[in-house]
Amino acid sequence: MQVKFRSAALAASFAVAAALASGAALAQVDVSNAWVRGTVPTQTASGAFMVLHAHENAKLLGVSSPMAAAELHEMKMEGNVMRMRQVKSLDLPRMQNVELKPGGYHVMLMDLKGQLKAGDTVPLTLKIEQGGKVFEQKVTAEVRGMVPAAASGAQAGHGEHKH
Ligand SMILES: [Cu+2]
Repeated sequence: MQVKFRSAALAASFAVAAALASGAALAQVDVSNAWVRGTVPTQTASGAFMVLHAHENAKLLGVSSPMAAAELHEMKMEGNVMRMRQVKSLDLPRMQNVELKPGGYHVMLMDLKGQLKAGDTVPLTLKIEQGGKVFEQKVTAEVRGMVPAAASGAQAGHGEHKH
């Protein structure tokens, strides 16, 4: 089938629509249970957590938010010390749940613009590579109340949690 466009502008808009449609088809990462730990007024850092499920192999390249500086972090035990480091990307193997959770991979939120109270929402933009293309996926994370640092472990790497 041959499609002729009456104008270059129409052809261009068709091309854009097609690109958007294929982009949408590529966005095959389900995000669930997105939440952010609430903060106290003087606190400038927190963590965002979620479950990612890619239908085709994908990679999380980064996260951004208008409310904070965001970095992808990994927390793990080295010897008996909980350490946190920045990671460049996170593999999302097809049809597997990859959990960002306290004590593991997480989105570090720094330089928070304000206090995060339970019930607030934090917009996050995930940068994901899939099928050789990079796209952005918007996520709204719900702020949940503070949990004791000892229970979450998420503060340990910052040296704020001492016994
Ligand atoms: Cu962190």
